[in-house]
Amino acid sequence: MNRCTIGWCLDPLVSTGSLGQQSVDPRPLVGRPSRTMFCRRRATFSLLVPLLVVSFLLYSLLSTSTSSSLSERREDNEYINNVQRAKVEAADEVRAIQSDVADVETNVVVEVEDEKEREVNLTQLAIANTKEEKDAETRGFEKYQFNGYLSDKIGERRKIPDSRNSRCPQTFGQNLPTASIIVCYFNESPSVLIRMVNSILSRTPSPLIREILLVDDSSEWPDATEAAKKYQELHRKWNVVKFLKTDVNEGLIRAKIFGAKKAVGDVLVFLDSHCEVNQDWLQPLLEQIAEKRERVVCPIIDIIDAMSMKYVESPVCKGGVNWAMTFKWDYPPRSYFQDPQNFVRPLKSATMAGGLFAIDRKYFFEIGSYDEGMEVWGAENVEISFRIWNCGGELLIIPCSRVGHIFRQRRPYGLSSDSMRKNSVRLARVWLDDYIEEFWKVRPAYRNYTEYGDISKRLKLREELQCKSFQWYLENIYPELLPNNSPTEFLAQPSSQGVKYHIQLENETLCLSAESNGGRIAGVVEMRRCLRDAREQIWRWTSTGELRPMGSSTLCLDSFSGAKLMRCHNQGAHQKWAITKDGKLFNASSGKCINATNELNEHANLAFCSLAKTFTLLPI
Ligand SMILES: *[C@@H]1O[C@H](CO)[C@@H](O)[C@H](O)[C@H]1NC(C)=O
Ligand SMILES: *[C@@H]1O[C@H](CO)[C@@H](O)[C@H](O)[C@H]1NC(C)=O
Ligand SMILES: *[C@@H]1O[C@H](CO)[C@@H](O)[C@H](O)[C@H]1NC(C)=O
Ligand SMILES: *[C@@H]1O[C@H](CO)[C@@H](O)[C@H](O)[C@H]1NC(C)=O
Ligand SMILES: CC(=O)N[C@H]1CO[C@H](CO)[C@@H](O)[C@@H]1O
Repeated sequence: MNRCTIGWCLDPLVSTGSLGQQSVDPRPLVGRPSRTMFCRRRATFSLLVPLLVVSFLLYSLLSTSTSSSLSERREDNEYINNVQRAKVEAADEVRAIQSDVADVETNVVVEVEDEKEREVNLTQLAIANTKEEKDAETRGFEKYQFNGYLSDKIGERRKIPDSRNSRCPQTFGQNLPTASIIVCYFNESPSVLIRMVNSILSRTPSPLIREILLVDDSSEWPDATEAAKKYQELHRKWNVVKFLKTDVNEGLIRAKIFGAKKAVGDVLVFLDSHCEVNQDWLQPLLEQIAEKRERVVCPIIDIIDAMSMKYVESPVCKGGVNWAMTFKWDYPPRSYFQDPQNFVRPLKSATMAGGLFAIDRKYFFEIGSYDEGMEVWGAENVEISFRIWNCGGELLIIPCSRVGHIFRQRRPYGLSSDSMRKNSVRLARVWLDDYIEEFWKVRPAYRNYTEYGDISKRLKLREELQCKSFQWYLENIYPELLPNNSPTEFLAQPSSQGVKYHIQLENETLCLSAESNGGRIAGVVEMRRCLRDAREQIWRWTSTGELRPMGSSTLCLDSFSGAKLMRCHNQGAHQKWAITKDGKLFNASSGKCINATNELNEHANLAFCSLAKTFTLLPI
């Protein structure tokens, strides 16, 4: 499986400092902070309150008095700064006291349940000196495909950085539905499983957890289940945990259905078994489903490094797919984040990665849960994604919900290529319509494969749910995948001076026009009735591929943020246009084509080339 790599789309406004090396476990907390310490803080506080009041009065006075001379004003400013500093310090002090109080409170619980999450120094814990330790480390990797040795040393719970964007809301809707959290596992590491459940219990409001279903998919080793059961006996909060076990090893897909059938909560939340959830991860998911039950939602998957076990924030990205029907991550274009609200806004996703998502329980079964004819895992996530979109639902990624996931070096389940073949052929034959040819093109060996089993039930389901065509999915949900998005046949580029054209919408009477405002050319391209002499409708296609409107000597058609006019920079890139033989204006680094509509004064825009309008170029 692929994953979001830390790339350019990381939120530049969020400090990643907190993701750096974590500090040594201080373990100072034998009992509670001493009483004297607490009282001293309180004493400082009571001194500070009057000071604060006085300061504030002074401050108010100052801000209403009008000072005339410059030096007076400078003094005033200094004074205001001092006052403000005092205010900040006082606030810090209040916070310190509050956290002391909180510590005292939580320590009461700690004594009972040892629930305190602590910082761990991963570098220190990872050190393996002796031969035994080194062997244990190697064994851990062989067994789990991640650093199982380190995981054991981290223990039952730990602090992880809060990776949410600072713009994420801190309060959530009331009366949210309850969740059945379903965790299927096969040969999982006991410490990973226990830490995962603890992360859920400590970072989720308990009324929202109807149950946590641990589904043992007939593991070969009993240790995870045994350890978890033993842990449950000692920890009262674990009474929401239920243990289930399949009769035979079913593979992830059927194990999930097995768990879902036993669940009773309003919403099913599927989580892979090697995750640690982040603060308040569940509410933003439930809110979306409460708003619309046909909504299926995924958290952002943060990365827990398989080697260092470090928790690393992932950038906002969404699910895509290629013609082999393999899931991939897509990054929104940089321009998407020009609106900072988009760091937190839910975004539509064409597909889901599959391991982590929430769905209304009844809706899950209404739309046909999973295809039980599929084996083990693979392609089921793409199949359910197509089904959701094409049969009336929607699939969203919720940037303010974050769950860390260990990306293992390979699956212990083993990806048998057989199950991938069978599953993707089932998916293709049920959903792709005539576009199945594109699938055969990249998977020619699958064309004659006949062992994919009976798909009649899935075809019937598609009909009963009155799902839309794959063409609809491509045009409306994932135009990225349309064939012919990258045209290959172009008109020859002009050799020197450039050639001049009217650019007319094919079979229509409107032309691309550089918006002229009393002779001055502004930034947008509009549709205007074609006029032979209008200079702003005459475009010079230069030998370097620019399209320059005649009304201006400095502006070029540019695709950096939509179809706009921008100052020519002579660097090609977003200002370099190719003209296809069938009349599309292609490229710019955006990989898109100019699109427009036959409406007067409507602005031109960019579209995937296969969907963009065609133009007739009339040489002048
Ligand atoms: C963590 O432990 C390592 C190795 O013992 C040490 O060098 C490092 O300073 C520690 N880090 C912190 C933040 O305490
Ligand atoms: C699939 O079967 C057809 C007809 O039997 C045959 O012509 C074709 O070569 C086969 N393709 C592959 C990839 O084996
Ligand atoms: C323009 O008209 C011609 C001739 O009627 C037709 O073949 C072509 O498909 C039309 N193009 C568009 C984009 O409608
Ligand atoms: C092309 O532009 C028109 C007018 O803005 C718009 O309605 C249409 O959706 C665009 N097509 C695509 C594929 O973006
Ligand atoms: C056909 C065409 O113009 N392609 C260009 C698209 O933009 C990239 C990046 O600037 C150029 O390298 C291509 O030549």
